[in-house]
Amino acid sequence: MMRRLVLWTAALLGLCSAGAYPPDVVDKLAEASLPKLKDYLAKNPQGSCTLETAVRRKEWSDLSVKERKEYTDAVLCLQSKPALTTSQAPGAKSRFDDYVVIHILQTPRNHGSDPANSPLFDGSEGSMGGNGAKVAHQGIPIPGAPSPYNVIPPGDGGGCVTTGPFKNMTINVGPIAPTIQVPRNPRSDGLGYNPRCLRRDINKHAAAVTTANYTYDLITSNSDVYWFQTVMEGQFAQGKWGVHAGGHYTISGDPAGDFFVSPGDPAFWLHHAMIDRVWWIWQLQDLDRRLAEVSMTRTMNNMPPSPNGTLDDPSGLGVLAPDVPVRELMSTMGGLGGKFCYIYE
Ligand SMILES: *[C@@H]1O[C@H](CO)[C@@H](O)[C@H](O)[C@H]1NC(C)=O
Ligand SMILES: *[C@@H]1O[C@H](CO)[C@@H](O)[C@H](O)[C@H]1NC(C)=O
Ligand SMILES: *[C@@H]1O[C@H](CO)[C@@H](O)[C@H](O)[C@H]1NC(C)=O
Ligand SMILES: [Cu+2]
Repeated sequence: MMRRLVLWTAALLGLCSAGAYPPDVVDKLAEASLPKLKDYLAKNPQGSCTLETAVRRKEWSDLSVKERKEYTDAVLCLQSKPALTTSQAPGAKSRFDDYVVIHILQTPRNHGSDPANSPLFDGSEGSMGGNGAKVAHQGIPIPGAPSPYNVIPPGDGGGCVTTGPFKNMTINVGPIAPTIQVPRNPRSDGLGYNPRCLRRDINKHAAAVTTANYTYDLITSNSDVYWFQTVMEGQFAQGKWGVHAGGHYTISGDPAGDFFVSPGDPAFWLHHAMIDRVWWIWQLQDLDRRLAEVSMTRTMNNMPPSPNGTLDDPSGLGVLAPDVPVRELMSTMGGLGGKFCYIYE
């Protein structure tokens, strides 16, 4: 839900363009599900938010290089504005860091092919930056998983990102749970100032469990939100990393391999826009029920024990956004008093 409120920054541009990748099974399912959204909106009109007026969020490779640069320029702009969270997090230096800090504070509460050559990570000016420089490092341990799923083998990077729009980027806060060797934060809560380069380790082993067939299976085989969420987030004890964790570890490095600080890598936001899209396609299958369905308790893995989450719970995004109840964030079409009006194409 947090993802839906803050990810509107990812929703930039309209205008169709020819797809760089042929439609996969998930794309086809999304397209085939749109009539359901149309029927739902006919019965439940959302004011000025219609399928015609909705913003269309697009796959990175379907954007022109100019459009992609507009996106990364917007991220660089956030990184040039002063932070609002400095009283809590002296390490926060920019508005971009505010998102990282709120994610760190919220963490206990919430929660294919060779990707290094993709238009997302090929290091060109129209990418989100390239892989990190190659450094020797360990894989990522997955505690509790049976062998061979108890470790994600390392990729070919691990060092500083030296290409693309974020090659000069400074990571300011964290680490908290690093999966790669980086300087420690001066504060135990990770919110102190710890300037360092953006590191990545684009990982094909993690990406292999996020391919379209896994996503299709996730959407179509889990009709209950508890199972949808559980399978998406990964069933580590069964050796299943899940498309959510798989996407995080596809980026890896620092901070994206860090459970708490991962939004500090601009690529995090694209992964979470995809998570939002998968949730949206899942909701489309039964809008009457799924627009109002939440599960799990208010604490991660119910530690410490807490009541079940409800639609009335506050979203609690601090300086980032008004503290609206979760129910405002459930629909992309008319949520947040009509401020949410987008679909994915
Ligand atoms: C990185 O920093 C150098 C030196 O400040 C500057 O010349 C260069 O244009 C910057 N590159 C990017 C992609 O911002
Ligand atoms: C997805 O496809 C891969 C490659 O064919 C296969 O190994 C994997 O088991 C499939 N996963 C699911 C969930 O169907
Ligand atoms: C909390 O949710 C679980 C799982 O959906 C359900 O079995 C349980 O009854 C709920 N507890 C309360 C107090 O509503
Ligand atoms: Cu995540």
